[in-house]
Amino acid sequence: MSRHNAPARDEQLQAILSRELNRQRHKLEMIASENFVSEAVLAAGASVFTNKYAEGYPDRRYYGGCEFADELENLTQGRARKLFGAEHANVQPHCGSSANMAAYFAVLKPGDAILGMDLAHGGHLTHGAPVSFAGRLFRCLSYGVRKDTEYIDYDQVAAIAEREKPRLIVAGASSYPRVVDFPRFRSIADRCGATLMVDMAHFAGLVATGLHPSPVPYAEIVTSTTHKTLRGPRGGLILCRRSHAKAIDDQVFPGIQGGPLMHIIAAKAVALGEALEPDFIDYQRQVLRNCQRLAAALADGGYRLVSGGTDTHLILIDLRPSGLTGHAAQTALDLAGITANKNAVPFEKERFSVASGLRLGTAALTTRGMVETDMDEVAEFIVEALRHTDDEGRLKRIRLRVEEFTQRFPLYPGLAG
Ligand code: DSN
Repeated sequence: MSRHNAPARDEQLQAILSRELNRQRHKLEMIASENFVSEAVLAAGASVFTNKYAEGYPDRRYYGGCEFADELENLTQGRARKLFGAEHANVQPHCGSSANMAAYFAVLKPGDAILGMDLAHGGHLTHGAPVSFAGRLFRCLSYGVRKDTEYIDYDQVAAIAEREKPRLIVAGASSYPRVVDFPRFRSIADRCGATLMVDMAHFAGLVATGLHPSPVPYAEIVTSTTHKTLRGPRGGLILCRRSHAKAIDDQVFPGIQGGPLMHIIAAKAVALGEALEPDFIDYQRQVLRNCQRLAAALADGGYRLVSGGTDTHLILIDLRPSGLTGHAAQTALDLAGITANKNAVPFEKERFSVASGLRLGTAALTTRGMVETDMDEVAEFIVEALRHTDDEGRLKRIRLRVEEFTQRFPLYPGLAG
């Protein structure tokens, strides 16, 4: 039989996979944009659809043999439309950035103005940072949060929109812990004649379960990733009104992508199916309860939270009062077995590579089965590590306690480590 049916074990790869699985199992995963997919999602992502080229869309492909790829893509689109109540779904974007790129290309010409959230205030690179394609191709303007409340400064959004008349306003963020006011963005966009796009990548799982207001009724275009709170494979998704469907589809393919990753679309189908199940609401409720509890415990531990708390799955700690940088905090937590990321806080002066904030999320820990009382223990580990960032011995002892703690929440018990 061909070696393709009996692959030799690749020892080098197995060793790397095993180390990564053990890292995920024995550390506390608190990067707000990460999660753990189900074994069914993992299996679909590793399916034979990885072999199939399917450029085009169902019934309009540039390759033969696409009859089951068509069935799969129709199924996935249908689940996305149903979950979010959208008129049209494109499930082909390889990631959030390519979803945003396709959305911009669908409604803008090079040089047009975009008004998006400042990276340092919580926005994403693609919302207009000079280093991203957005900043290079379009005239990017930014809004931020108010200095006093650290909530989005909607008056500033309105004033810039009125003055600059952007063609596109982008709402949504990567490190903003509060609910976004979509009706307000809609009315600002209407007053200046802009299209409204919402990037809901971070809170898509909360939107799917009604725990964050949905942007779908308000925005012409909604983009997302599928791997954050939505708990699917790494990938992107675009929802839009019927009026924008052709422009969006044309920009995803052939505008910026070639063949869709059909195995990842299969994994998206499974994840969207899971998100349509009633217990996904229980999961998202627990994500929010855990985040509230963690926020309260960190505040009790003396840490200042940007905006004073959270409405979502994420928390942003302002480390300036404690004299730590985000980089130092991230490094210490890593040694203590806690994975998180440094992040800019609004109005800060540090470089992004150092940063003054630490972003934490509860989506992945909740998937492991943790509840509020577990968050109290997690907060203790974090507070102790942040108080002893220069004491390597102490950080390593915390790590041993973290490892023991994680044994109570088995991850992928069916996978050999
Ligand atoms: N890089 C992602 C995050 O960590 O928030 C945004 O896409």
